[in-house]
Amino acid sequence: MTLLVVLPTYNERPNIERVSEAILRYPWTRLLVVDDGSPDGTGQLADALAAKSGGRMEVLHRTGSRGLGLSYVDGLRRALATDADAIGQMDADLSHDPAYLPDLLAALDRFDLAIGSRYLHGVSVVNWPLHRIALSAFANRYIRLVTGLAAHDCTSGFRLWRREALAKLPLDHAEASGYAFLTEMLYEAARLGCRIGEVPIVFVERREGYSKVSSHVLFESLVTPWRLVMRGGRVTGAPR
Ligand SMILES: Nc1nc2c(ncn2[C@@H]2O[C@H](COP(=O)(O)OP(=O)(O)OP(=O)(O)O)[C@@H](O)[C@H]2O)c(=O)[nH]1
Ligand SMILES: [Mg+2]
Repeated sequence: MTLLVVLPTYNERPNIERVSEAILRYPWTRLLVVDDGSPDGTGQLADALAAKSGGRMEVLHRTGSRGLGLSYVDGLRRALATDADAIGQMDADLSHDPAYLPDLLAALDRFDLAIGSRYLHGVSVVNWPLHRIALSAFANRYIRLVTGLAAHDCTSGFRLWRREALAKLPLDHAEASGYAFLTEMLYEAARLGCRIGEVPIVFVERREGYSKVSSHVLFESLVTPWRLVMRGGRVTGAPR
């Protein structure tokens, strides 16, 4: 199986080299960086790394409105136009350790979507202050209650998809432009009857760079679950 990882970046210059090396260390991976015109020059550094990658790394330079969801729509569409068997999503700040990629890929034998989950066996988060853990736990409980989604970690951005499953998702109609896009994708996958599985990961808080979570994207995250169920109803289905 070949895996194409879609990696959205905004001001990740201190991390991009390490994370791309760690992803490309496996011979079956390829990498698509989706940079939102980072002022710190992440996109240019990524271009230089891509030039040395022997064609395994590509950079998509976005212009116009910035957003994690908007970047994923563009990047995942581009990924679906390739012949990769599996398509991955992850953060560039090394919170998602590429060393989990083999486990996640192996889970695609049984599932259409494998989530790298922080909450499968208690809480596996390193270096988060208590309020951050509480916020994330609340967000997950809230999303599950409102939407009926069953995954332990509905907001994880570390995910691998079988390409056929991802191709069925209505990416063109995604409404969330920020982090809530991840919830929207999971909801659509459950509605389509995708087999959703979780693989335990340890999430480590970023050491370099800074968080881009804003009050706007937090507000969008509160509203999105309600918007989804009003449009398409609650979903059901136990996680595996
Ligand atoms: N292309 C693009 N990438 C983004 C945008 N916002 C965030 N990202 C990337 O999305 C990933 C997750 O963003 P973070 O700021 O780390 O969000 P987080 O992991 O929820 O927050 P922290 O735990 O504080 O790091 C990182 O790779 C960011 O560079 C954006 O507007 N556009
Ligand atoms: Mg992060």
